[in-house]
Amino acid sequence: MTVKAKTAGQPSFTRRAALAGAASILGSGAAAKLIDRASAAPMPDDPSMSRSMHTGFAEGRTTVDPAVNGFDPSLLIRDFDWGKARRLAGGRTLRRYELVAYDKEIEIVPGVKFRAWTYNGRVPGPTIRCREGDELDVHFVNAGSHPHTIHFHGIHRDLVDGVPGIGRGEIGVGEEFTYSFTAEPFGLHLYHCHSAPLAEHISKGLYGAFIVDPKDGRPPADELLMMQNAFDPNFNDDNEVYAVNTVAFHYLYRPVQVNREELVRIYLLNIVELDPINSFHIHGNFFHRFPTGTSLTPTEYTDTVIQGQGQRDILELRFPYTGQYMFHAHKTEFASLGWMGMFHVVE
Ligand SMILES: [Cu+2]
Repeated sequence: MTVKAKTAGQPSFTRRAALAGAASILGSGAAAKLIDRASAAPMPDDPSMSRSMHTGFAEGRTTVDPAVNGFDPSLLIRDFDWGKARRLAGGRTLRRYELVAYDKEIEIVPGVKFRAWTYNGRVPGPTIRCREGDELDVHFVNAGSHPHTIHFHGIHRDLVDGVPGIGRGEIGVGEEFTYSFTAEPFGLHLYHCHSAPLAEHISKGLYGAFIVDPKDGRPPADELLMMQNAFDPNFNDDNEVYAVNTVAFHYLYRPVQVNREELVRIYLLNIVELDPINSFHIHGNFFHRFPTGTSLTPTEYTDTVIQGQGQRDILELRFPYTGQYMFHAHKTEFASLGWMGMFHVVE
C-alpha cells in the first residue's frame, strides 16, 4: 500500500501511530530477545520476530525485498563508485561519473511505499569516491519530473556549485550538464540537489556521499557507508520512518557482518530533514572519531556521536569479541522508528 495523507478507507499513518506500533522493540526487553535470537542463529524471517516488529506495518515480512527497490542496503553499504578513470598527461587522474535523476517509488519498511526522487534509482545515490587532487567530471541527466541540480560539498568554483541562478543553475527536465571540478579537500562530504524548496528535494531522496581519499590513502579497512536518513511518507512535515541507508530496521534483520579485530571504517553522514539532530551509538565498543574526515588524527574516543543535518564523521573501530552488537540512534524515538541495526562479529 502507498501511504498518503488520510483518505477514505485507508488508515492514517502518523508518527505517533508508527511509534506506538514499533514501541515493542525497545520496550519489555524485546531488543534483548532479538539479540538472543540472533546469536542463537540469524533467522531474519522468523515470523515471531516480524510480529513484534511490524505492528502497524505489513505483517509477515521483516525486510524489504531488494528486488522491489532495485537496490539492497546489504550491498549498498560497501558499494563505492570510483567512476571511469583515465590518466591525464601530467599524471593526474580524471574520473567520470554518470548520475541520472528520476522518480521512483521505493519501499522503506515492509508495506510502506514512498514516492522518491532518486539519483540512479537508489537512495542514497551512488557513493562517489576519488582521491584528493583528482579531476572529476560528473555528468548529470535530469530524467525526473522537476528541475534538479547536484550541489557538491567541497572546494570549487561557483559555476559548478549546483545552486539555482548561478552558473548553469537548475537543470530542467530532459536536460543535462557536466559538473567539472578538482576533488578537494580530502574527507567525507555530501552531494545533494539544491533546487527549491530545498527540504523537499532533499527529503525526497536526492542525496549521496562524496568521499575524497587523502593522497596516500587511509589504512586498509572494511569500509562501510552509513547515510542516516528519514522519510515523511504522508507529507505532513513530520518524519515517520528513520533508517541508515533507507530501509528501516534492515540491518537488524540482515546484520552487518565484520571480522573480529579487523579495522572497520564507518563513513557516517546525517541528511535528515525536519529534525534538528541525529545520533549514532554502538554497543560493546568504542570508536575513534574523525570529524568530516579532514584530518588523519582522531579528535575523540567515544561510543556516541551527535550530528546535525549535513554533518559527517569517519569512525574507526575494531571489535575485540565475536557476537552481536547493536548500533542505533541514541535518540530513542528514531531507533524505535527504524534507525537500528546490528553488527555480527565473526572470527
Ligand atoms: Cu531536486
